[in-house]
Amino acid sequence: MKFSSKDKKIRKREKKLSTLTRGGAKRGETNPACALLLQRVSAKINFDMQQLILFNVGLVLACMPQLHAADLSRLNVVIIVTDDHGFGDIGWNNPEVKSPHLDALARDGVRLDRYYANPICSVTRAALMTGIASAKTGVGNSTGLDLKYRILPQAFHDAGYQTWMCGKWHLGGPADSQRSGVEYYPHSRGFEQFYGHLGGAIDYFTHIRKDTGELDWQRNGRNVEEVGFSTDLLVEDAVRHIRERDSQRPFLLYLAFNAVHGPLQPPPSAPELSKRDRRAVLLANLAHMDAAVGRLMSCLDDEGLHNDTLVLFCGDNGGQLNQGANNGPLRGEKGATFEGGIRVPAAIRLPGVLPKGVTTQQFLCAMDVFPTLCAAAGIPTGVDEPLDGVDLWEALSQNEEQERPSFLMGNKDVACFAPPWKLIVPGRGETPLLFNIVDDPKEQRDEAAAHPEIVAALTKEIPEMKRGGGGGKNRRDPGSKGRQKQGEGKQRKNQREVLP
Ligand SMILES: [Ca+2]
Repeated sequence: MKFSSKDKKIRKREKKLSTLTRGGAKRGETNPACALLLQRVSAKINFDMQQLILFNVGLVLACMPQLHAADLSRLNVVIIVTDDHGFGDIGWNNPEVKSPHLDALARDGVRLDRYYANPICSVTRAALMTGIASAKTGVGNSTGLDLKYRILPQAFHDAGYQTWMCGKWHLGGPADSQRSGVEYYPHSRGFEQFYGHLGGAIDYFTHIRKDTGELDWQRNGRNVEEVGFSTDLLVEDAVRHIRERDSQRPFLLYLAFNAVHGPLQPPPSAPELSKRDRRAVLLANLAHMDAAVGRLMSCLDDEGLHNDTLVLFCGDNGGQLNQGANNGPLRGEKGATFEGGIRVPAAIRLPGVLPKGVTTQQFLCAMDVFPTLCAAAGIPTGVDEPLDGVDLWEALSQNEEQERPSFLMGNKDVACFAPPWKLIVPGRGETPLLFNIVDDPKEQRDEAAAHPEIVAALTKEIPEMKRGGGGGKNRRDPGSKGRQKQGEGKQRKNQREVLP
């Protein structure tokens, strides 16, 4: 294969970076170079000298403003995930959409303009929780997530965090999942408290699954029958956790709204709407969810946590057009590996540490969340094997774009990213498509024929990127019964082109 000189340069830098990140210390570990230095010299020097070095290292760290070492012990982390939230369904990308609180979050921090999810719900959540490519974990809507993976809340819990989840799990547990049983529930996997639903879609008012007709609303494994709109109930629980927290311990809150996933219903703030007006109902649900985010942000302010809390907001996949969603100028929709299916709204805020009011073109993806947030909090991921996700905390906090190893999104249909290039390889044996998504974000010019060498190089990389389970603990997994059922978000056979 032959690359252009520019591509060669990029690949060389990527290779160097890959070597550094994969062959070195585990991601998420803080200051590995300092730790290694101390280890090497400890055999040769006496205890007093070690103390002196520790003092000096501490002095150096204290003088590095971006590391905010003094805050690490009390940094709270909030992850807000929205469901089926299209790129064009956020205020900063579309004035038709009213999302003042999410807009404010982005204004106070960094808008992540190049944040990528997977094409469907559970596949993204698996990547978010594990830091591993979903083509490796093999997670789909009905599979659940293998217990061998150490996941994000376990890392925070082991580091002394209070860990709460409010919302949609979709990573196993229900009877009809390939991996069913309480051991797959969130409160068995690092969350001290779980409130919400296990499956992919519920009625917002009754909390009943449309596909089974069963109640899917629980607290720590016990079904609860409650009156209330799910968006409101979830944020109320999140606010309660914060108000009743143990102030001596930091917290991790994972607030995973089922909004604006179907079946969409007029929210309490717009009961006059007809379900048939899907666009209006979706916008009303977005506004309702945004108001819920506002209540959460107010709670953080009221509790004096504004400056001590990192808040990450991200969608889980592109919008579904027949539900009234809008993916802006991007091609495709939920279920597709075109940009409209995987490039989603996202922003991150940590006052005084992250820059304010900037938009980054840094390429990030759901796999990066685990290592990046661990780095922000100064805790180890605790994962034995290298992650596919990259710690991009320094890039974000320094407001610099970092070249990163190529990455793979999707599960069966995959998209291999080596910016500016993106190779889409449909899982059904169709011809791969190549786009320069920096110059052609709408994916209107397939450049596969013009650049066969890039197609060949990326195609060659994919099997290695899929190989291995990654991050495993070698635990026996009782799941994987091999069932396959039709589920929400099934990969679409015909990906429709969507233009603005
Ligand atoms: Ca989704």
